[in-house]
Amino acid sequence: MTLPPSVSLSEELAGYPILDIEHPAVIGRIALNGAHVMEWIPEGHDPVLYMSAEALLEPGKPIRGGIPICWPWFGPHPTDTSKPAHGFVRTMIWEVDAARETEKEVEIVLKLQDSAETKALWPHAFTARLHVRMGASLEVTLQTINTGDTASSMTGALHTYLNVEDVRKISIHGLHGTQYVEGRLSPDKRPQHGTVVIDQEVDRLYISDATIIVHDPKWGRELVIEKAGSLATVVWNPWIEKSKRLADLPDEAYPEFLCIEAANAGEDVVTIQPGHEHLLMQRIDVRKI
Ligand code: TA6
Repeated sequence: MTLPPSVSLSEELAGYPILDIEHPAVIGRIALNGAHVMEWIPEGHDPVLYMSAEALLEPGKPIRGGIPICWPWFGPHPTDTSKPAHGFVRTMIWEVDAARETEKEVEIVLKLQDSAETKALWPHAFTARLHVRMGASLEVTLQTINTGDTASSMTGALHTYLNVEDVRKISIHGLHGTQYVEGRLSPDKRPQHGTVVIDQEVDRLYISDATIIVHDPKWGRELVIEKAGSLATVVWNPWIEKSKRLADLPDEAYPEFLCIEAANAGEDVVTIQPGHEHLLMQRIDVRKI
């Protein structure tokens, strides 16, 4: 695969290949481990994606930060707790399927296909591609194709970690009037009134296809997060106690990030017929305020 001038492949850090992107419009990094977008810095802005200083960059380990790809299940496996949380594709090595650039952006496509290893975890044939368009905005699309001869059902998410100046000072707009489940408290749906603020551990699944705006007055910016192919938005911050239980996250780091995830989860289960596909897309734009 010939890479465009702004893209190079390095391996020294983690024991798996990482794509380094240095383009006039953008700086970025994408690990082939999990097709994991690790970094996105649009020209003229500060880094938009959060990366834990204690992230484990080791083969077979998920990366704490950036955009983990959760698929073909979101959260714990529905029936077998011995299987990895958030599915298995985020800890497998994907291959570069395509790479090109224009004066405005870099486009990378990564691919993963079923194997004996995946079928031992999930008995379905598939081709997954992650389409990444990285420039002044970041658009990530998870394309999943059912290459088998029976229908397959799955859940998943683009589990995006966003940098914020102080999660206690931001406000999250776009979810007013929707319903959500705070899984750790109860399965009951609750109504969302007004903006969402983070003043405790928040692990919520909102029933929503809306665009979200994260207003960060301390940093002086808004993050505009659009999506498609998703009827569930997960909002997560581990807060104080859960942060202490996460070995790959500094205890004092919880104010520095917020997860806004384009998901197919909860009631939003995706069933794909043989030969058909599902597209799960999230697009992030940065606006100074
Ligand atoms: O998306 C929220 C969530 O499901 C939380 O419950 C928390 O477990 C988070 O994902 C991180 O999961 P991970 O397996 O990456 O530690």
